[in-house]
Amino acid sequence: MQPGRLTLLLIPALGALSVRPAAAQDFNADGRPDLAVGVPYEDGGADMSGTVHVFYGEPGGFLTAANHQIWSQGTTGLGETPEAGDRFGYALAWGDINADGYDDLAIGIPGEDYASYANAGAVAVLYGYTRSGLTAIGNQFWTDTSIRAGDHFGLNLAGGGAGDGSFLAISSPNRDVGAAVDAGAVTVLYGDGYVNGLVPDGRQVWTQNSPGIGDACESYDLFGFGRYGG
Ligand SMILES: [Ca+2]
Ligand SMILES: [Ca+2]
Ligand SMILES: [Ca+2]
Ligand SMILES: [Ca+2]
Repeated sequence: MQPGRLTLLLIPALGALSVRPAAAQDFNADGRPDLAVGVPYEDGGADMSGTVHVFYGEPGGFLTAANHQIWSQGTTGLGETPEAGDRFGYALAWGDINADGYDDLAIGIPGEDYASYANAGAVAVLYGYTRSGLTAIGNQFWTDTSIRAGDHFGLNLAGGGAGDGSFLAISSPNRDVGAAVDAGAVTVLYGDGYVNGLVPDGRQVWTQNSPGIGDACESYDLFGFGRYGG
């Protein structure tokens, strides 16, 4: 494992759902809006491995190329490898997850392999840090022990709130649930309100079989395939 990087595995659990609005993007906390743009089919070191461009707002609120970053799985400090079809940047979500005043960025990688499972999916989380904005310091790489080939964990993301009110929702729309093929699931991670950012504690995995949902998993429902609100 690379210094300053965490690899985290999830184990499914069930619980109550809450929804909060997404925060504005200001990764360097200078009061000027910033913009992250996913380019999932870019050659970021391998064919269709993907990149993410981040533009930092200039005085007057304008975005220019003068203060700009390009992230890929080959970026130093992320500790990952660009591989064909990873699609880093297919989904993006942001919020001040660790409540330090700097917005943080979650990046879906639905084509990442997990163990021997092709296209199981993963999510990278970059944390804003000082006026430099997003850095590799403290970045996280989330996978799920339950994901299997083709689940596409990270195909959609939604995030919001700050500190202990922060969350990140991660879809895996092609996940099988029991005998229901591609029924789909949504994993919700919560921030601990401190510098740790997103933590495994309190995580939830929602499906249409979850208690209180009032529906049932059927093959090819693709729960989590549609775009999230928030
Ligand atoms: Ca800014
Ligand atoms: Ca990869
Ligand atoms: Ca932050
Ligand atoms: Ca259903």
